[in-house]
Amino acid sequence: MGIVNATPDSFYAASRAADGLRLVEEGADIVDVGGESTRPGSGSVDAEEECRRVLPLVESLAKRLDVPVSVDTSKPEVARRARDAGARVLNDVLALRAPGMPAEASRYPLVVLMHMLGTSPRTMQQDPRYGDVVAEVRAFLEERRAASGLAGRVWLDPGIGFGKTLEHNLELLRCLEELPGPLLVGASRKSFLGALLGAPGRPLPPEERLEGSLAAACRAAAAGAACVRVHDVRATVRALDAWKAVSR
Ligand code: HH2
Repeated sequence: MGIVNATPDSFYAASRAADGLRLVEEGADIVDVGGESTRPGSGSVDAEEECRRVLPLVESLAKRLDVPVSVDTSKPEVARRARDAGARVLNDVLALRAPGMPAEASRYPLVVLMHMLGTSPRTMQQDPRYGDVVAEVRAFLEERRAASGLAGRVWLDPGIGFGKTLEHNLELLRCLEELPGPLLVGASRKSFLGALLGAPGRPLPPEERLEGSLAAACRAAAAGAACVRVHDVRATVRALDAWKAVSR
């Protein structure tokens, strides 16, 4: 899944100018269009503005592409209008917790349900705590899948970076086999990679997180993930091809 952000403020600047057609040429099987940044601390935009950002892109990509277009939204109005504009995957970082979302989700052939601690990117990184992060994320995903009533049409996502410390993110990636699937994993260029690979107190910026992203994508593939959500499609396809060739 290649990422196109129709936003002025997504955390990785290059994703704001990403071209969906090029991502497919590079090997993406799905293009995910988002109109609201969910980076830690970000505020929300209203549905009208989000529609203004994503609908023209969803419509033109859906017309031109042979692969499904996904819309990254938590708002029922955006989900409804994006479906009408041609989106066939609904990617919801709130896992259908907004009123009205389950009804819109039922019109989609495929829905991604993601774990976020709490319901707001603005506050999710303020001292996130778990007793057992893997058990809690697993229970949340199973509950959301059951509540959705969409059993066979959902992918589940541990929500790397959404209300998690560096240790929480690493623990989830180490224990992907313990989570229910089919899994989608989105670790691409996220800040835990900057913290992991930078010097103490000097994390690497998003522009320097490609290698960490590729390692995380290979880890997800090794755990049998159905999908990785990435900014760097060409590099990820190459890394996964090489990983496959050297794996049993
Ligand atoms: N991460 C982001 C956005 N949407 N959706 C799923 N299912 N999983 C993720 O891990 C995920 C997601 C954040 O990345 P990005 O879209 O590049 O940044 P921003 O939210 O700043 O636009």
